[in-house]
Amino acid sequence: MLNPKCQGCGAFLQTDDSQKRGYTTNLEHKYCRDCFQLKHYGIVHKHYDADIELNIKEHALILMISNVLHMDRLFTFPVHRMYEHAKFVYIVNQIDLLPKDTNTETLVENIKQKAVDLHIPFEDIILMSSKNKYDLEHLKTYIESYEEKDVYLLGIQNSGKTTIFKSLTHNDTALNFNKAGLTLDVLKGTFSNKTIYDMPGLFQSGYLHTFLPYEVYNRMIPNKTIRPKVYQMREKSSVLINNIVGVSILGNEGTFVCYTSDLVSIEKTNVKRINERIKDKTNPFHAFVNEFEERTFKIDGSKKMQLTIADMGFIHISDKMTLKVIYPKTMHISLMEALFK
Ligand SMILES: Nc1nc2c(ncn2[C@@H]2O[C@H](COP(=O)(O)OP(=O)(O)OP(=O)(O)O)[C@@H](O)[C@H]2O)c(=O)[nH]1
Ligand SMILES: [Mg+2]
Repeated sequence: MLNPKCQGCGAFLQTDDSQKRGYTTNLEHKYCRDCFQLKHYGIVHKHYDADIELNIKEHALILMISNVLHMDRLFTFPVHRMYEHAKFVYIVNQIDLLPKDTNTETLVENIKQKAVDLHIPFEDIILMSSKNKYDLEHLKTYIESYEEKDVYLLGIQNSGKTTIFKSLTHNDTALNFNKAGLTLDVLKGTFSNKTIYDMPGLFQSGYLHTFLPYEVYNRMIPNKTIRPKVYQMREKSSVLINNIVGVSILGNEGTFVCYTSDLVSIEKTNVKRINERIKDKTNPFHAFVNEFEERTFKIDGSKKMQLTIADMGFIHISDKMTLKVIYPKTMHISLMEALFK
């Protein structure tokens, strides 16, 4: 017979190996040791990579959940090719992180257009916040309108799947924290006449948790409404973001609108100083990152562009310029057309 599952992360409980997922001293415990320590003391000892098998029933409703920090990777997981008979709804969660005056209608339209351009099949694109009870009520009514009996919550780590799952199924034991890769195995629950499956987050490389410890990165990911900060940039001026990313203008001049958490520091400096600042041994991040990469991006000024800086935030740029970005090796950086104005 299989051991019971940890009610926090879904891993099977085990008493054999304290270095492996699901470890507990007693199989009758509700939580594995790691979930217990995260829940009660906010401590994370170890990061486990979720080796998930996506065991999805054929005629399922798949809710692909991402959050506003992952918008550049909305359609990168080719789930529609793996489950031909499923229906797909794309949910962009954590919309409360964007400023209140964000034009959400344009955002939805742009996302739809992107899906169409990429030939991604979808029933709907939904923007929501799982911190907003009206959004959750709408989602419930929406899910009930489908005949499908099996509903899967799938998507990148930290997008809010478990938060939505808990609300749908009235589950009060599963854990939802901003620790990426928290759900380790599927959690199952019932909503209306349907089974809801909260799946482990899909691993995507380059996010902060892949090179920083939990107690450092959890303060760098926005968790409340972002107040964008505007910087007028001249040729060869730079912004140093939280001492680990430098964005410099090599040619022309223009404006940066930075969307990051208030807890992330942004300092104006210049391209000459940026390397020494980032690589300085007194930099508090030196213990975690000491290899950096550089990329150059040319922006022609015809459209507003978004420079995404992993899950730390992004910069909107409308002016013609050449950018040089220096960032920790392996960190995810991308440039795309901005999805909202
Ligand atoms: N601001 C905001 N935070 C949210 C929202 N939904 C979830 N969160 C927070 O985001 C973090 C991650 O939420 P989870 O529900 O654990 O995310 P997940 O997708 O299940 O993560 P994994 O299990 O690691 O794949 C938690 O700190 C949540 O409180 C939202 O709509 N707005
Ligand atoms: Mg989860």
